Amino acid sequence: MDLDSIYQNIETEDVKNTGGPQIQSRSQDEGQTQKQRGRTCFVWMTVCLGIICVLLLVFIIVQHISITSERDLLSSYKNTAEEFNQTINSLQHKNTELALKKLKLEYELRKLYEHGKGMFFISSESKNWSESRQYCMDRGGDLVIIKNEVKQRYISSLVKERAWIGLTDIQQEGNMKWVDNSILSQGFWEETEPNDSGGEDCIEINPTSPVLNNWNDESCSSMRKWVCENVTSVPASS
Ligand SMILES: [Ca+2]
Ligand SMILES: [Ca+2]
Repeated sequence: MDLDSIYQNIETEDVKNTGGPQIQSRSQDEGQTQKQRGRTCFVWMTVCLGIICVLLLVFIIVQHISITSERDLLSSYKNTAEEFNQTINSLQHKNTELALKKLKLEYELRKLYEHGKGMFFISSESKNWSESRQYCMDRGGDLVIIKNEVKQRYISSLVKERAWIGLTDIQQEGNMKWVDNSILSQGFWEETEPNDSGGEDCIEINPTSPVLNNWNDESCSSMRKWVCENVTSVPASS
């Protein structure tokens, strides 16, 4: 073997000895870089998924709040509509009742006007309450008893001056009783009456006051005209 061949072999060996590790190191670096990229990619995917999950959660919560609010609002509207309908029905019912009451009142008032003549007597002279009552009793009747609106309207239409009716609290102050001893259940008092001012125990109708508010308690000794009911004989002089 000559010298050139020996040198060539030495160089080839050197190349073989020095090239192997370099290639191995490069492929290890590439592997690590790929692993690093994989980890980075995984981290980003995880972050993205996390963000998507958070956004989804927020979306679901917002939707839930929105749906709950709308449901509450609808429920509120429904309740309001039901209350409104109930009010309308109630008003219609009351309106019907009032219309029927008015018809009944008109009918009974017309009946009284047609058949009431002769049932009641309005005096032309004046007496105190006891004398007035005695006058009616002497003729089979008594002072008038008024227990409903129809009769109140009718008697008020007959009375032109202040007149006694058959109501008094002379037996017990504040305990109003009719001459048939029944207790007063519905009164047609003037405003602020009865006031028992100075000891007033007998009741009169004041025709100058509104028809459903014209009663006043007055001193029983006052001289007034009077209204009898159910008298059987009416003298021409009174
Ligand atoms: Ca009194
Ligand atoms: Ca009075």
